[in-house]
Amino acid sequence: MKNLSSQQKQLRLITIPVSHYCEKARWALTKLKLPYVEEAHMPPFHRLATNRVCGKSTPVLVTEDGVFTDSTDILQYLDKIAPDNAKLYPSDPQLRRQVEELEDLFDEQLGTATRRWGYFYTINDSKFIQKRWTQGVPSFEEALFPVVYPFMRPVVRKAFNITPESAAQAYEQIKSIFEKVNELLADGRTYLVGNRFSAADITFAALAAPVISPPEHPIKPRHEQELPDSVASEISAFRKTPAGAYVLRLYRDRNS
Ligand SMILES: N[C@@H](CCC(=O)N[C@@H](CS)C(=O)NCC(=O)O)C(=O)O
Repeated sequence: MKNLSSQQKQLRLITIPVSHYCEKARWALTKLKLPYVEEAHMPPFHRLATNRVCGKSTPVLVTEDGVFTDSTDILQYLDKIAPDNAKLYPSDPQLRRQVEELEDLFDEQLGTATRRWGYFYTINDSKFIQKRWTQGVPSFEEALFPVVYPFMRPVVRKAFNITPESAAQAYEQIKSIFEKVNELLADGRTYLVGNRFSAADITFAALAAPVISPPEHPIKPRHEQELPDSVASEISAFRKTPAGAYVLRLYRDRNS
């Protein structure tokens, strides 16, 4: 495996741009200052690109060392090729375990909950979804949105189990993970683990972004006027928590 300095072939990141799991991978690439091209697609066209490299969901990272089809595998690969002074995972095994445990918790519970919460409020607003799904995708995919979305809406609803009950449950789950992060931050630490920025911070901020709507997010944030009042007030309440303020801070520093 080549290290960062000898990496020759440009990395290719296949995304659905609005996906917060894709944002996790994008942030890691940006943080490590790795040159890459993002190949953005709208559902279901992403499958044409991911299937071609034996993947399914996005993000997928195509490298000369292989294809990585899960955001955590992508971060672990990038960490291996990153120089020693820019690691995403601590070298200390105990701290590394803490980072990996938080990353798994955020991937498995926070990311699915914020996605469910977001779609519950917006899935019937096709104008809103159109703006979110078509940013940066090829123009023929964008042009096909009005044809495709009526078929995709029930697919999304089923795949992500979007119901009033599941959305209410997701909201409680997000609150409980935010509570856990509030507790971690209560001792005044600068980062979630070991006082160094890590994969745990990227994963938390990227996957919490739908309920925080950070202004610096690379995918254009929603205008507050576009959101139902209840959503805007829930975002505002999440932002006021220590965990929410932490996400806003990480996004302010995202590109530095
Ligand atoms: N565990 C995966 C989750 C990725 C995921 O759920 N991606 C969604 C977008 S948010 C996706 O591409 N869904 C479309 C599909 O599965 O075809 C990861 O961390 O990469």
